[in-house]
Amino acid sequence: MISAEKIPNNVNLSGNKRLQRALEHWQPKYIQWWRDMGPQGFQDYHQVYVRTAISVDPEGWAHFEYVKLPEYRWGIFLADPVHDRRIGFGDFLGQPVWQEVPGEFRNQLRRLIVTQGDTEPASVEQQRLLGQRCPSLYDLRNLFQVNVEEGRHLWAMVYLLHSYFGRDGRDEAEELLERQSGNRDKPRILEAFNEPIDNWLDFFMFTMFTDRDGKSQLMSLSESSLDPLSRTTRFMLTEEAHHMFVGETGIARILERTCQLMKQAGFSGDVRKLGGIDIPTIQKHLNLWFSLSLDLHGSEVSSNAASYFANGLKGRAKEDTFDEHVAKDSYYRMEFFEDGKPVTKEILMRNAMNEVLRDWYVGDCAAGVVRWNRILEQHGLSERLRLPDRKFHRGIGMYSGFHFDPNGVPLTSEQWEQRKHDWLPSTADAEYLLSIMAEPIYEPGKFANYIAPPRRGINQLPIDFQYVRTEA
Ligand code: BYC
Repeated sequence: MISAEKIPNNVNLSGNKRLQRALEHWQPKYIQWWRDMGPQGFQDYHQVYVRTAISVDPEGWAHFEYVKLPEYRWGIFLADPVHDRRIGFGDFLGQPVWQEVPGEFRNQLRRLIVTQGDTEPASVEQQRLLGQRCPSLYDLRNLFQVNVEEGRHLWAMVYLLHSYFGRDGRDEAEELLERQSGNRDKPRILEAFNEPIDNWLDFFMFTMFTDRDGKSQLMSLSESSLDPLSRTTRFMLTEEAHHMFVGETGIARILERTCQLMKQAGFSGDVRKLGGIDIPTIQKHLNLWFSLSLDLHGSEVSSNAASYFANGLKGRAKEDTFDEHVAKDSYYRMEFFEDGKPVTKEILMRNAMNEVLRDWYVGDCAAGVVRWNRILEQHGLSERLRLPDRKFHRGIGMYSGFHFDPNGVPLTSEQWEQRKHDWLPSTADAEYLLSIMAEPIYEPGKFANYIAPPRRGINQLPIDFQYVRTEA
């Protein structure tokens, strides 16, 4: 039975019988999916110290407790309404926002919500084996925090589908549990969500770069004229911040440890001999997840994106910081690749909206890399991490089908085949990472050799707190 106690919410669930019935039908399937496709080996006998959102105020979403994962209280929350909110961009600029879905935009909105919703369970599926290779209880708990919140984000999208899209919405909600990351016949919609994440370097890069695409896409959806979508995504952004913290500090701690091991190895030595992760391997995983996440922003020139903007469905990140919100007669200068050469052209701004969002995203990623490089600098190392050129390793958009090195220099297919593992992880790299992660660390306060401890624990608790415990 669905109750506010079981599903914390601020959408008046108890007063909405139709929604209750729809969720009662969906919830058991969700729990079954979580058991089958969620964290493996941590379903029945472990309690995890996690944060559960129980309301939208700062205290309410920072409520910590030990829970068994399948009993986590996945809630439904919308950020507080903004009084007299008006459409902030596109052809309907200045009109009141919508509380219901306009018939003419139903398909487009459903498609956006389904695409967003599909990524959430996908990431849980991708990460389901990581608990068995964790570097510490602190990290294990962070992994599960991320997982349960991605589960909650799925609930958020399913709430919108059930509430505003009738029968088709219900069907889409079922399909969100049927597609599977990496499944040949029923894959997840977006490519990055079909890639395996079976080591912790990939996990931290994913939460740094792919969750940051979550941030940019959620920021643009939070501008939407469909007010419930805007309010839902605004609240999701508060949780997304923690996921990026996990990724950024995870890599920072690996770098810290790598620097220590390099000192021990006498700088010229191989840190792999000491069980650490060398900087070239870290760079390769950065290259992989940054390029996969660039693809998540869609094609550079997109009539879909133009139409989303014109109709007020999806704006730019921080739309209110732009001078002009109609973008009908403005142009964007974009580099094209024609006959093997770069050519700059002007295209209509609305058609370039994916690229505008990608610009914001690249800037946000670059700032994170600067922070990582400070660690290398502080340890007196000359090596630096860097973002590869946008053209590198692209599977979507105008650069897909061509090859470029990380500096953006075009390569032939033969050159690419010869050199790709200088820039992207090889099977040997994957085997090495799995070898140093083979033994999980479940002892409180202990950390795997390849990663430094964090500066502080969760919720002001000590680092050696038992963040995950087996049931007595
Ligand atoms: N892979 O005009 P185009 C997150 C398809 S992450 C495969 O370029 P559009 C999270 C596209 O569907 C954020 N296919 O694209 C992070 C279209 O197909 P059709 C998720 C792709 O529509 C970590 C065709 O290519 N949120 O939250 O402008 C953990 C040409 O389309 C890809 C959203 O994505 C791809 N990468 O833009 C957990 C927001 N890219 O029509 C969660 C909602 C494009 O030819 N989605 N295609 O069949 C959107 O806003 C847009 O759908 C996209 C694509 C930006 C993704």
